[in-house]
Amino acid sequence: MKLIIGNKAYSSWSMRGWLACKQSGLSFEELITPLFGEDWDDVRLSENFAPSGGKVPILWDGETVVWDSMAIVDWLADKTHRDRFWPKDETARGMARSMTAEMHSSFMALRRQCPMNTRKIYEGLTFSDDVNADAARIIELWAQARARFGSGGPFLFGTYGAADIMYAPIVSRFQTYGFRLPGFATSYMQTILDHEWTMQWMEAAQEEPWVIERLEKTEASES
Ligand SMILES: N[C@@H](CCC(=O)N[C@@H](CS)C(=O)NCC(=O)O)C(=O)O
Repeated sequence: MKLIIGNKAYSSWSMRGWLACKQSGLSFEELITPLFGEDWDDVRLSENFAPSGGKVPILWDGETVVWDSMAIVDWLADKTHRDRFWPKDETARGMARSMTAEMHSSFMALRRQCPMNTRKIYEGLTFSDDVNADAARIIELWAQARARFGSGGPFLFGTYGAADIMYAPIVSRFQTYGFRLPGFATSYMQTILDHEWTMQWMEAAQEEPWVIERLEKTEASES
């Protein structure tokens, strides 16, 4: 398998696709293409990229191409062991499915105003009401998952799975922008930040030479 991803410092959807490949346990080659470089228009129209409309991540599994992080999670879950990605228990699985779908479709204010930037740490920011509302909803989802289904381990549904994969870039954003969070959420964040795959991703991001100026800024304000 070949996984095409963008910059590790900035590309949150790539991070999800990459974590899903890791979780599958299958071997894969990663191809990093820096986003929005000078030749970006040529890159996005190239044969490898074209099926996704020029967005990463893109998974080539032999001749089969799968793009969009949620489709990649599902593809890999179908191909391997579904219970590596989704809880076995039906009630837990219903919640895991719903909160990963909500991550994929929602939280636009947080995503736009606080872009992922794994190399940066801000202090003392204040956020708009819509960003605070997104963060509050995420914390509510994490709290429910941990309280109802998290007794088997430190992850959202006990063991590491699709929900942790989809929310890992949110953990990175909460760290970057210095969100003040309840204790259980800080512990969960630390669990994700200490996970070996998160650490590998962040270390590689640190080594990247590329800088995308507009993603080095936030709409949050200094208090
Ligand atoms: N819904 C897609 C989103 C993919 C996406 O927007 N990826 C960004 C990088 S994080 C991208 O490729 N941007 C390039 C562009 O918009 O031209 C997914 O879940 O994979």
